[in-house]
Amino acid sequence: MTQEPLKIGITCYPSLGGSGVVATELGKLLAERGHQVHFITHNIPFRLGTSFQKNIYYHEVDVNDYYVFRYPPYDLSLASKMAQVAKMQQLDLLHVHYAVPHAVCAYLAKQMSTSDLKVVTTLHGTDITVLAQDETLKDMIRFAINQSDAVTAVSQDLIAETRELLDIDRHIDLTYNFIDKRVYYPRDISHLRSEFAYPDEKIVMHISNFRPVKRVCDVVDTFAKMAEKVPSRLVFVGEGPDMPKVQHKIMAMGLEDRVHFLGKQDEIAQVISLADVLLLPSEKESFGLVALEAMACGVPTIGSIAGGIPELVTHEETGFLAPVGDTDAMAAYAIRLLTDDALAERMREACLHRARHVFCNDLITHEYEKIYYRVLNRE
Ligand code: GMT
Repeated sequence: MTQEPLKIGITCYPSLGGSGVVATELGKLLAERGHQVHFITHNIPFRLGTSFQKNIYYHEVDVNDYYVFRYPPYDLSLASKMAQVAKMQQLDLLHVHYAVPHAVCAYLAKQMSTSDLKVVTTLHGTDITVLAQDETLKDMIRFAINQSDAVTAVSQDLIAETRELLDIDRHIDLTYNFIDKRVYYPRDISHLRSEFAYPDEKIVMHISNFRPVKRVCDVVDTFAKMAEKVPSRLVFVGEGPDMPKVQHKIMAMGLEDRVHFLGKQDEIAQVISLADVLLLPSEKESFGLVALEAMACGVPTIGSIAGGIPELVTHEETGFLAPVGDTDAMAAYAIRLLTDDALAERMREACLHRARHVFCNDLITHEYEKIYYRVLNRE
């Protein structure tokens, strides 16, 4: 790094979820590049780990549960912690992931700050696609976005949606999500494969938080249709609200002997390397980080034409795309891919190339650094 190192506060939702993963991995990479990174969150971000790491600090947000409060005021505690850490550590900027409440809290912290603290807000999707539809929150989200010194979004689609839903015309930087190529690469897990499938069977995988937006029942329908033609197994990773519905459907369709549920897993690169294809039939997906994680491990995705998925998955090159809900088309693509070894190998190579060249950690971290120096007028 040629420019001076920065002191950066990062706030994200620390529990499982793509935005938390991206924020944490970005913080770790920035720390490796010599910046001082201060996570300000209500729990240790799950990908951060607890061991001492150079240039990484963690500041816990304690929420005051004073008896007059009907709801503990997390947002105020966060804003106050941000201001304290900014002052104590002389932060140059706060990088917050999610407009609500994080960008609003950062705005408050900035107003309290005696230095020229900058705020960078990254939009991840749900903060716009769901929350911005709520008329009671809309003005506040627009305000927080307009007040940030820089705003980034993880796909062109999300930028367009933000502009349309919130009537915003300020500049929004496109910064795609990324993977650390030292972690996400095809792992040799041949010894584990036999736990899930016979040698002649293919493995179809779905990884998500099983929220309704993920349309997990479409995964089951697609699998049922393709499994008639291709000997295969379905492996589910993750848990969430639609899990009972999915389990019920699997039982009703008599597929239980062909389906494995692995629950929540930390070593996603290992798990994904088991798959021959990933299914991502979401109703909406601002980016679809899991499809990138699969791509980096050489696994193509069959996904829906929704949100930012088409910016990530190149149809017929690194996977296939079909309209939302079109499980016939998704099954037909799966059959085509899994019965043609030459096509599967071509797609695997294309996946590895695209992940390493377009969504590589060095490239995207540098994009964020450029934004930081720009808002600080230190270009
Ligand atoms: O997809 C989720 O349910 C989690 C959510 C989150 O907030 O972490 O993911 C959003 O941000 C990810 C990281 O940028 C994106 O990869 C996901 O596409 C996006 N989810 C949706 O837009 C539904």
